[in-house]
Amino acid sequence: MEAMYGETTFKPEKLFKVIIIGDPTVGKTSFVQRYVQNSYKKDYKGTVGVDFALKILKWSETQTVKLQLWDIAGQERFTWMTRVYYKDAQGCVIMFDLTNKNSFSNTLKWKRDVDSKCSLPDGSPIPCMLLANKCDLPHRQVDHMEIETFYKEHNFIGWTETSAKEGLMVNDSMRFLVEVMMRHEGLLGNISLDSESLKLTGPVFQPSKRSCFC
Ligand code: G3D
Ligand code: MG
Repeated sequence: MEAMYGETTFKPEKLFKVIIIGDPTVGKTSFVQRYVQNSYKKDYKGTVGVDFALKILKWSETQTVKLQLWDIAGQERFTWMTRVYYKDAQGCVIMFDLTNKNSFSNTLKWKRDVDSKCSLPDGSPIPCMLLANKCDLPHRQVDHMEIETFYKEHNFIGWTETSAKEGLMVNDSMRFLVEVMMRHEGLLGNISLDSESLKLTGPVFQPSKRSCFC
């Protein structure tokens, strides 16, 4: 079902494919499970080494957003299936573990891999969020300023600390990514701005600032 609002076609239900990548054990699966709560689906495990999860967001009165989250599920090494995994992704989360410096260094490898295999229809890179997970743990190996410089330098749309364990900044970070994807699709301009759920996340979530105080 489609309706015309102004010049753009408005789709009341929008599906986005989002890929979650990063080194093993940084918390990708825990993050996805936390985000989708009890609706985690393991449709393809053991087949192509990918788990899918579906998150349905009521974005506004008139707009539903479905996120198909692709969890790399133990296939984090660069293998033949990565191109399939990346195919048609519209958004990306690259995660590292704040207590593991190496996982932070490797995010650059992941970013370059995504950028080499994925792009939006206009040729620009797909929006990519950098998540610094396990912020509930005390012994950090990665400095806040270092992440701040890094995310800007390498064209991430934003970054924040998260804790999949404690549920910190999980929804907010994904909402930020969805908003950027919606903008790329030209969808946000067509939705009534008085909708409660459309309020910008800006005042609550500033990706360039440290957002998890734990
Ligand atoms: P992966 O999917 O990236 O490989 P997992 O990572 O989600 O499997 O998580 C790897 C381990 O890190 C798990 O521990 C998980 O509980 C833990 N973990 C994930 N997120 C967090 C977090 O935010 N904080 C803390 N403290 N731990 C986290 P186990 O011991 O089960 O292997
Ligand atoms: Mg996993």
